[in-house]
Amino acid sequence: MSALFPALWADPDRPALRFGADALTYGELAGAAGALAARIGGAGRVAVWATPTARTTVAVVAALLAGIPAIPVNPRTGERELAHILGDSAPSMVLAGPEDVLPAAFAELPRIDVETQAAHLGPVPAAFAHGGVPDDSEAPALIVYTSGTTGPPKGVVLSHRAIAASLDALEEAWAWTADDVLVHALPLFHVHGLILGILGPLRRGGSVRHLGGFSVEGVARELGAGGTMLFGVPTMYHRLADAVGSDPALVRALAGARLLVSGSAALPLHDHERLTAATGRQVVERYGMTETLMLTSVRVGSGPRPGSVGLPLRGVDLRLVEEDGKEIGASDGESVGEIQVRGPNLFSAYLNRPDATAAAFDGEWFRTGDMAVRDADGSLRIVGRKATDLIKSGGYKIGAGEIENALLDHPEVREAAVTGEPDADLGERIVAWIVPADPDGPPAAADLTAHVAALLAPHKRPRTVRFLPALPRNDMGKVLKKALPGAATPDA
Ligand code: MCA
Ligand code: AMP
Repeated sequence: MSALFPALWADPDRPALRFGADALTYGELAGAAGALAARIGGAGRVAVWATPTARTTVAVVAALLAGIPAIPVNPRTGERELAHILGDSAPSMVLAGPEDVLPAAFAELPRIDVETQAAHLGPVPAAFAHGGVPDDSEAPALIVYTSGTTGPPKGVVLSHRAIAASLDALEEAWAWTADDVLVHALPLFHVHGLILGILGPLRRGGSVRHLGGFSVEGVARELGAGGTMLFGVPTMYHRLADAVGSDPALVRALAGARLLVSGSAALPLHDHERLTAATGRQVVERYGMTETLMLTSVRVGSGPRPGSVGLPLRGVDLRLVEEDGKEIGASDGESVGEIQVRGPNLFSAYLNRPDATAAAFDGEWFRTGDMAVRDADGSLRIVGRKATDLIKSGGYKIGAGEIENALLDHPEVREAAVTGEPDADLGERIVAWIVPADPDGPPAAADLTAHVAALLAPHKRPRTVRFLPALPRNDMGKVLKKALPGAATPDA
């Protein structure tokens, strides 16, 4: 039985992370996180102001060492969503950088400033000498908020056991070692950027270089200077594919990487093809969910598999189920069923939502809502999802209902419907269909997008706003989203 980060105290001089000019060795990370863990020990839950900085890593590692559940908070969360997250998760303190300006919603909460340099790089605190909580522990490690089709986001409770199981299955699938240097630019308040992108390298004893924000130049620079792996969402790979034609340094950097991994949404064939044509490299796709962590992946060195998310990972039991509940036995590449899963990588529950937790399972099988076919070799291709009211934009999952509710709160909006439309860059683009309160004086599209960004989060803002005299409805008054007209009016 080892703990989540067996490498933390093994080799103090080994590089652990770099965020721009801010770099920490394992010794420095252990010192800073150990000192913070000792300070916060005994707290109930801690909110972490999850900026893309070394501080967020120190704060999260400290909470994990201390056995305190951490709630990573998107620093751009709007006021309504923030109030919901803080009310629902009830943290007893917030961990942030000394210069971070926190919204008023945190005013009543004790705040601890996270230092990346420990005041005393002394011996490992006795309580954490063996690395903290056992990695097969059911104790909650992280609570990550994720959108559903309706209502506010739900807190997904992830245990130490789930995180360890998923990261170790990826070790096998990707031949991931302590020699790997991961490059990424993902936000640190979701599974992809935080668990895979930060905790993953730390569990392996490798290192991570975070770009602060995504840029093609940053990827080329870091992969060209020793980075071995890149994690990204399809939007990032799309932007790299746009750039490879005119950027020889980027081509060299991508061609030299050991592994390019895409996930959080489907990477279109066209982008796979453009990247492979320019660099000779295949982008490996893996598939997962906040509730399940990672489920399947194309294996390293298994040859070109564009369009496939690969085989189930070690420990993941996966079945395809038809609408009538019948399991699909065939691996014929055409029988479509819902992906249902079980395994040690699954979440524990939705926080405070036993109803939603129960509804998400069929017995012990978790219903992903994703629809797929299985090819002859057992690998999966995702062909869609059950809920049309879930939008994946830039790799973020966004519920149409939460945006509609925010739009309906705008005084100049009478009715609102939200849909996702295909978008070459974002995968899907959020479109708001608005019936204005005053048909002769509709609100400015930019006002509506700013309103949604301020209440929820900037990535949930509509990218296109279309005005209509009325929404199409059926006899029961339900909005018929499929009957919305295709005519485009002002883009936001
Ligand atoms: C623009 N901005 C605004 C407004 N308009 N802000 C407020 N109000 C407005 N009206 C600002 C934004 O805040 C941002 O500022 C900038 O304009 C552009 O923002 P954004 O729209 O987010 O940029 P983008 O170009 O669309 O971003 C593309 C992206 C991003 C970088 C690829 O979508 C991204 O980071 N995606 C990652 C999603 C992810 O990690 N998903 C994992 C969850 P500024 O530039 O200052 O920020 S899925 C998961 O975890 C599962 C397990 C899985 O399978 O992985
Ligand atoms: P989230 O709830 O934000 O964790 O997003 C999980 C969802 O992202 C899954 O249910 C899938 O719909 C989608 N997803 C993740 N990885 C992939 C992938 N490689 N291909 C297609 N969809 C994906």
